[in-house]
Amino acid sequence: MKFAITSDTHLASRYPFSTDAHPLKDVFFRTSYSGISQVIKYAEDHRCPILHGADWFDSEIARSPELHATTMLFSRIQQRGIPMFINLGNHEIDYKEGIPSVLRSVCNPFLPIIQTPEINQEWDVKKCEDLNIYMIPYCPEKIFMDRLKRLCQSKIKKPAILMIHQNMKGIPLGKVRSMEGMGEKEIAAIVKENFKLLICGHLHFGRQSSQYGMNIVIPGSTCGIDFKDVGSRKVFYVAEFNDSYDLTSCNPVLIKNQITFIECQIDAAEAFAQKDKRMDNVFLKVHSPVDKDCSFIEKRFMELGAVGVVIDRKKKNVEPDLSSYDRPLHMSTDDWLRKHLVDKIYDEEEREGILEMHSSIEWGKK
Ligand SMILES: [Mn+2]
Repeated sequence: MKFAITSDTHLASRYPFSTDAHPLKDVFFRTSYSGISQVIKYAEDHRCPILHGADWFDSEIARSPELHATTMLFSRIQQRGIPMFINLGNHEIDYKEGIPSVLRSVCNPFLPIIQTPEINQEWDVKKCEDLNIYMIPYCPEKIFMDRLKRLCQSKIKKPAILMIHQNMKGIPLGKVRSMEGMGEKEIAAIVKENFKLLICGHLHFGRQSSQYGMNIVIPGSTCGIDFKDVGSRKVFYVAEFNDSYDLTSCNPVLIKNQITFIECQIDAAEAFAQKDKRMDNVFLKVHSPVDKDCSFIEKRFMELGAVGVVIDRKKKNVEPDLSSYDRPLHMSTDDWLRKHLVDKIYDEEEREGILEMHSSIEWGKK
């Protein structure tokens, strides 16, 4: 039996205005949508279920573009009979347990083909053929440690795999290592007697290991959202199990044509502008005070290979106001966007797919 394993889609609209996002202009939407589309396309072509390690959405406040895209993708896989199991991450429960998640509500009409864990239980278990899929929704690290121990001391239905969404200390994140959470070795020691595979979402760099006697897959995110992501490749994994549900192979599949969308404050952008690091396929959205001259940042990032730079002079989390939006000169018109940005980052098939989706949505008309 074969599974496509992915995580951290972070589907969201962010640019230029979250609330009236247009997929052709919205670089973040495009890149998050493109990542999950490639996973779903693979699962459809190979007729395999999808295991999603959580953070489907980028925020617990989902907006209409991501809701439309989600329901469209869900109905497609439902029609084709592709089961999907999605854990709940910190972006779906906003760190507070017991709060109904937008994702769970969106999944409800697609039961039983798309399943998420109950959030008022410590863990939940779903079935895919004979395999038991245990899921622990995201919880603060201290709670997680006790919860994991309790789960492993309980009677586990076998064969089983476990999906979690946590930090894991010591895991490489680009050039640095994760500093928080339980260590990989410690987790492996607790779970290895009970589970054939552990899937851990939340960490954005794809990785697989079996060094502590436990098969662990960290699918990573499908789109880059941080300076750490610059130059890194995004993947999903394909895992194959034999008839006894032992893992026989697990291979990464490259996600193509992704943009790293970085949203940051001006000081972070200035620090990176000083370095000589290439910024190919990076789109930068910088928050800056109204009176600050940002022309150096724009010029420098374009020199380093960025596909676009936009300066946002609003305060964060303030309702967007079209009149106050200050676009840099090189992005002054829709024509410019279409000619220099859209054509550069979308391939033809993708452009048609997204245009088709856009035309079926009727933004704001219904
Ligand atoms: Mn997360």
